[in-house]
Amino acid sequence: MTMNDTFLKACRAEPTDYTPIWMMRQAGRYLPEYQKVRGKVTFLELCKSPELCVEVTLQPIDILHMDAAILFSDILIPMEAMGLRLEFHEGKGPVFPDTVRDKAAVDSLMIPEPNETMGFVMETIKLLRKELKVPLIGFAGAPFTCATYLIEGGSSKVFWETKKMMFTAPELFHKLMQKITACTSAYLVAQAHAGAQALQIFDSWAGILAPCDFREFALPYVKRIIADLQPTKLPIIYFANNGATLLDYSVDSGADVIGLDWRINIGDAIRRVGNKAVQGNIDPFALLLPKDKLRARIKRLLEDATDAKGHIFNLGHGIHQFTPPEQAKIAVDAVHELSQR
Ligand code: 1CP
Repeated sequence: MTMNDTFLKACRAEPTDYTPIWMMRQAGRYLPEYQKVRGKVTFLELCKSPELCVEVTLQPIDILHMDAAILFSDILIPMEAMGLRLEFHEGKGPVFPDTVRDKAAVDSLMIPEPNETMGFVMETIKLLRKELKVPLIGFAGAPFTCATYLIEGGSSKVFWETKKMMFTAPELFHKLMQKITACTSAYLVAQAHAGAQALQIFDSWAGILAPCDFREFALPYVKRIIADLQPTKLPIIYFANNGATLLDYSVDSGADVIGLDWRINIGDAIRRVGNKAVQGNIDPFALLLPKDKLRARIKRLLEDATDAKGHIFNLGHGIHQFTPPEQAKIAVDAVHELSQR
């Protein structure tokens, strides 16, 4: 079967016939087909069933014609493999009942062997590669974003405990980051060996940091992971949510592709990222626009991005769970049609 490698070409800043598109969180709750699978199992059971993960990963490719697939999993799966109890509470999200806030808790974290502890992820990747006609993206959370969940014990709005550790126990914070980094590098290398064709690092909470703190507490670990991934030769995407003020540092991460949220004009961002490819960046809620307005907005975004060395169209963050799938389809078709060269 012929492979659509438009996405990989754009990652490598090579010319493409059109602008490829995928959407963060494209396999998820906005699709009734996902809900149907999810209705039978818990979220963690879904993550640990390769057959079901394959099914939901393929849904947005088959239904919406995305140009890349992203492995169905969660950034917190490797944190569980480090030895922590992980729960997903309906309507509340992830919970770590045993928070990581002192030396004993950091010391007791393991650096897991990914094939032994997360074999279900590698199995999913292998099965997907047999089915897919578009490239498969593997992923992990960035160490800072993962650390916030461990320290807070789940989602947070103010990140009090995280910043408290950063500012009052910086050595402990760095030690935690080193351990998460070692786990993440090994996990992503294993995904590459299993067959992932590009790797994305999600830094969902980087934007809560002052630039000086991002440089000191978060960026060095992203750089370390990207350096560790160089032997795989896979394109690396680094997405720092709310990261416009951190853009110059993100470029310094070593990633091939810089993910952009919607809070910056893509043309302005492209002028700042130099030779790198960019991914983004329509406001996920703009998918609610009426068809003609949505198409006009996509056309403008594509025009603003014409000077990019490579452009992968995406949302500025994950697709919202109440987005009508028909609206996502309008966006995919518009990008394909309006970007033809
Ligand atoms: O009930 C359900 O079905 C669970 C909802 C859900 C889904 C569909 C969660 C819980 N995770 C996922 C899948 C998921 N998570 C993917 C799948 C692949 C795809 O993109 O299609 C990916 C890439 C993630 C990554 C992820 N998980 C991130 C980074 C991206 C982002 O959105 O910023 C984060 C922060 C998480 C943690 C997490 N997992 C789930 C929820 C609800 C959350 C966020 C909680 C919070 O806001 O703090």
